[in-house]
Amino acid sequence: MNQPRILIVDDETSNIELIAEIFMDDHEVLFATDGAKALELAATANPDLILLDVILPGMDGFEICARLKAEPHTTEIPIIFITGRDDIETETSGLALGAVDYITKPINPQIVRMRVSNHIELKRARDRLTQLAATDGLTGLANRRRYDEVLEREVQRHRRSGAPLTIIMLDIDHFKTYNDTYGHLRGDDCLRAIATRIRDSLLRTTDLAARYGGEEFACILPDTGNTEEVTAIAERIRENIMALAIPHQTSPTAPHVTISLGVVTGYCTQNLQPEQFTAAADKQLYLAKSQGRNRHAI
Ligand code: GH3
Ligand code: MG
Ligand code: MG
Ligand code: MG
Repeated sequence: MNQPRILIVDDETSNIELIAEIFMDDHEVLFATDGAKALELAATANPDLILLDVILPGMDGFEICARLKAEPHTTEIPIIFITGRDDIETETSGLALGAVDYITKPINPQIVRMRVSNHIELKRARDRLTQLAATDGLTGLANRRRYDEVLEREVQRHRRSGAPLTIIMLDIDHFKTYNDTYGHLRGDDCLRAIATRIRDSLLRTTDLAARYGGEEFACILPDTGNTEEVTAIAERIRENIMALAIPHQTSPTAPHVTISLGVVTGYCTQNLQPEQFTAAADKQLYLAKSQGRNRHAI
């Protein structure tokens, strides 16, 4: 496991040194002496935890905390206030803003160390759960829940910006007879191999490959709209699956496992709801099946 990364925000370098001393041996320590630098580091360095002073010139600790909580990128980072102000009102305000803890100066190094370590452990447990809740157990791809979330976000972005959006639905051909011929365990191996190959066929980090259900997969490709470009992507995925050359003796389509793909794409689909995008891709998938399988329809 990587060393935890901690961001210390304090306008007095002597305070930073004092706190850094506690963590230096087994943590990566970053520091900022003002709000602007703190926000920048929080966004770019993605620290596991932030130790935040309250009284700072310019933007104070409360405002920094509020801004970090308002930003989706930084909202999950645990914040602990470390401050000389020990009145109940100030402490309550800090916690109400979403800080996980509040420590008053003068600090006790062991206490600070323990509290920080507890909160980092909690954060990591939360991250693991979030990851699990979004992942399909068999294939490791994004699951249906995650697909729906990303689609909702991308459709909204597509509507605002008019940037093209592509959805591809993919379904294994004659998979029922594959299971009947080779058994369910080999069927599961086949699903895993195909899932990995679909994911590896997508080249951009913003592309998403998900297991939509059973032996169906779905891809979300933001900012891809030109029909030739999208056709090339769909064909690349189809050919990559063929290249796996997984034997399928009883398939009427080919002697190995193939997939069919339904594609929906465009610049001018602004009025479609997310589920209508999926339904439109599904309709194209049905068309590809009826036209003979091992092909795409767009
Ligand atoms: P088509 O070419 O029209 O898509 O035919 P098909 O046989 O692939 O479609 P059908 O919908 O009839 O069958 C899908 C099969 O996928 C049936 C089901 O048992 C299998 N399947 C769904 N999920 C899993 C899974 O997690 N593991 C395994 N081994 N099989 C699965
Ligand atoms: Mg200060
Ligand atoms: Mg199928
Ligand atoms: Mg199916």
